[in-house]
Amino acid sequence: MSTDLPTRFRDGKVPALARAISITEDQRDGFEELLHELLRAGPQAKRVGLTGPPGAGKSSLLALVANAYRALDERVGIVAVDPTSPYSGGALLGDRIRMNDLATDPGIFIRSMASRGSLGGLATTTKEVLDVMDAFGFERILVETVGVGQTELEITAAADTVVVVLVPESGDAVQAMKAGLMEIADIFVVNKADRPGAGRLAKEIRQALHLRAGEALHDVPAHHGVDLQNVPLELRPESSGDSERWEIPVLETNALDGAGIPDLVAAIGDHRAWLEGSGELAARRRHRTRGRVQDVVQREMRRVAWASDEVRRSLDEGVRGIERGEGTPYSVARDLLALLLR
Ligand SMILES: Nc1nc2c(ncn2[C@@H]2O[C@H](COP(=O)(O)OP(=O)(O)O)[C@@H](O)[C@H]2O)c(=O)[nH]1
Ligand SMILES: [Mg+2]
Repeated sequence: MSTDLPTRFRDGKVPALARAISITEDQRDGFEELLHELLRAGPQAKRVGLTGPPGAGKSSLLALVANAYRALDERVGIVAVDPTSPYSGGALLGDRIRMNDLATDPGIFIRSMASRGSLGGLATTTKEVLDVMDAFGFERILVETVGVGQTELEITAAADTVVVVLVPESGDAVQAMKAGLMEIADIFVVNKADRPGAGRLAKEIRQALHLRAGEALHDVPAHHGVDLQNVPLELRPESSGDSERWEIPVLETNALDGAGIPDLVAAIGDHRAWLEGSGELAARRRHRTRGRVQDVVQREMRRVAWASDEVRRSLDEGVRGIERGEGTPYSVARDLLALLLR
């Protein structure tokens, strides 16, 4: 790694950004020291995540929203996360075509990457790449994730404002509720408003949100024993009170003709103001930082565990022991842990 990379990065050289991202993605030697060096200033960018099912129009909306921010002279960093391979599937090809218009603008930087989260979540490296882009000084960071289970829900670990994009074809509000989308959405967008059923879906979502808000009020004191990971941020104990609760808007858009985009941009701005005014931004960032430390510790523990010759030898012996009927994976694991934590 060239020693002046942090300097060139801080001077705003785009090749240095691209290099820092590659080093991070590939976890090359010294990447953690580099991140430590680059991320000292902490998060500054306004991060907006768009998530939803494939084909909902996330990329189309993202391009329009990016253009709106460019018109306001904000520099925009874009990350598109595909859960499979960046080279397969029509969705990402679509991204490329639409994003080509953006790619010629020097105020925009686009990176598309595969999600490598082994447990199906948003990969730690993806979150780190977002941090690197943040540190580079983009005022706005837009991240698109395809909604497939955990990846969709984990966008809260990377963005300040989560926009959930649905379309009439993606089912009804009950399904969205079951999928946990009500918990993560700061803003709902029903895209493809030109298609039949868009208005009805928007109405259903509003009703479901209304019901949930009513129930949530009754539930507030009953936090004991609840896994806070699954509790919406605004209901977590350290969050602000009822008076400052964010009212989730449900907007209709048409990414083909741009209808509803100014409303979407305005809603994102309103949410930002609420985040900052209510103290929720600090709470979300703290939650994110905590998760990041845990990610890094887990990654390092995994690395350290299997890097030791003694542990690997012990594993081999343990496996032979299991074959002889002298143990189970659990007894061997327990011995290995004892060895590691000695
Ligand atoms: N009719 C209609 N089609 C749309 C709209 N927005 C996007 N599309 C189309 O839907 C397809 C998927 O869009 P894309 O942005 O790639 O969706 P993504 O997979 O969510 O990123 C493309 O063919 C778009 O042109 C819309 O508002 N109305
Ligand atoms: Mg897309």
